[in-house]
Amino acid sequence: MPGIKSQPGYCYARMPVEPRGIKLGIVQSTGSGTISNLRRKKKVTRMRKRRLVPFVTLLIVALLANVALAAAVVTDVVVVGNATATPASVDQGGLTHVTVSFTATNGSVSSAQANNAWVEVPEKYVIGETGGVTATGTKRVYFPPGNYTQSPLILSTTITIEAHANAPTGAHTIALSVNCGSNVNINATIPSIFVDVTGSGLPPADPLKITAPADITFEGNTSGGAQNVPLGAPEVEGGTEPYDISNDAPNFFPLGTTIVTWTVTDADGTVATATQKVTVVDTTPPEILGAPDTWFVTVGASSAPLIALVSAVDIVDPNPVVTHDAPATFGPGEKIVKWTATDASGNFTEKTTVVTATYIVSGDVVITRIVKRGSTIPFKFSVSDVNGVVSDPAVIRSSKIAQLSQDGDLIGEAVELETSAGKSNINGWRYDANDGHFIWTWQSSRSAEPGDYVLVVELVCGTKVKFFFRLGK
Ligand SMILES: [Ca+2]
Repeated sequence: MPGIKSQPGYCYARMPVEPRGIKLGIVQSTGSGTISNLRRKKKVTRMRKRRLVPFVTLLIVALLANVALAAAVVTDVVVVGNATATPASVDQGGLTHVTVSFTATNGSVSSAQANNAWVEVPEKYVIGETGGVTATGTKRVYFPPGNYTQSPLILSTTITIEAHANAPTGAHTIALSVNCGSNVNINATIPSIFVDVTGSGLPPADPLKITAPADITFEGNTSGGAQNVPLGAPEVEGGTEPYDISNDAPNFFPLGTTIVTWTVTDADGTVATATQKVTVVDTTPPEILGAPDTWFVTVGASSAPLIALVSAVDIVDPNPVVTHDAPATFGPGEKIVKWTATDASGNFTEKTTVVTATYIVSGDVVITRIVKRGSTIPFKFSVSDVNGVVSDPAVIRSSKIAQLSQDGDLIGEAVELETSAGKSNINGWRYDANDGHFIWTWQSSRSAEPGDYVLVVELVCGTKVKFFFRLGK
């Protein structure tokens, strides 16, 4: 019949159901609804033939009516496939959608027949674990009434393609299966859907990524560590803005390395992290407090009072250690005491104190008299330390006699006359236990030049005891 074609695998146009009453009458009387069956019953009785004449006539009328109806409503639909969605791509374990289109190019559909003019395709194809394809669900696309011979119509629908998590990767061809409504015929090739299954776990084209600020080393600025450490800013790329960026940095970083984790969450809820090493170091030495540059004591004095003055502070180490080389008691003269403060990180500071320990000198230290050349002069003085009077002449380092200048006001610059005015001899000193002092009964020279002289007695502590006198004629 014109306009109705049947091809393997395609829809067959079915006869319109109208006029339903006539068709039903034939089927009931013959037990068969086809023309060939009727022809095989030529040998029925004439009575039956005579009875059949009006039915055959009616049948022909009915067939003509059907042909007329079919010519009026049966439509040819051409499937043209979908150039935009084929080939499709789907990840393992994922799904995608492809669009298929149908074009009505011949015939027309009346309003009364529109509900029976459709094509039906599966809702979804599933590519299985072994590569087999299973169709599930159905969806219909209805052709609205219209004359498609004059104005071809394209109808589209989407089909879901789902791939099993272990579906074989590579190209898959899915033959589209189509069913049709009673007012639709298909006389064109049905397209196949080409799907490329890609491996799962492939990173998205623009994954969310955060790059932490560079690792930093920071000088400790408070006891035990550091505060207010400038971490810098991370870099974020990919994902979907806006980003929510945070980190788990503490307010206080102890000495050593702390790992800071930076986290970014994008608008899609995707999270990415990165870490940053923050290392707090202490390279600053302690500061020594209380150590004087100079310190004066009496010979034999304890070093404890001086040591008690000295302490140390450090920015990071709350308890820097102070060491020194001070003796328990100070002997006569200068002693350079070195202080060393060391923090827990090994940084240290040194400082020195010059300690001068001298004897206490008293007695007939300064005499101003005129003596005759060749006579004797008794020089006397006493020495004591913290423990009392010192009797050992070894505390006397030297004794020198010098003549003063005419000005009489320069001692150190005076010309020394150790021998011309007398001998310099510490052995001239002796300790007088009764009086508790050293005494030297000095014998002047008769040939000494008259004038002003000074006897300078230097003790081992550096103290100088001076005796002024004048030799007369
Ligand atoms: Ca320090």
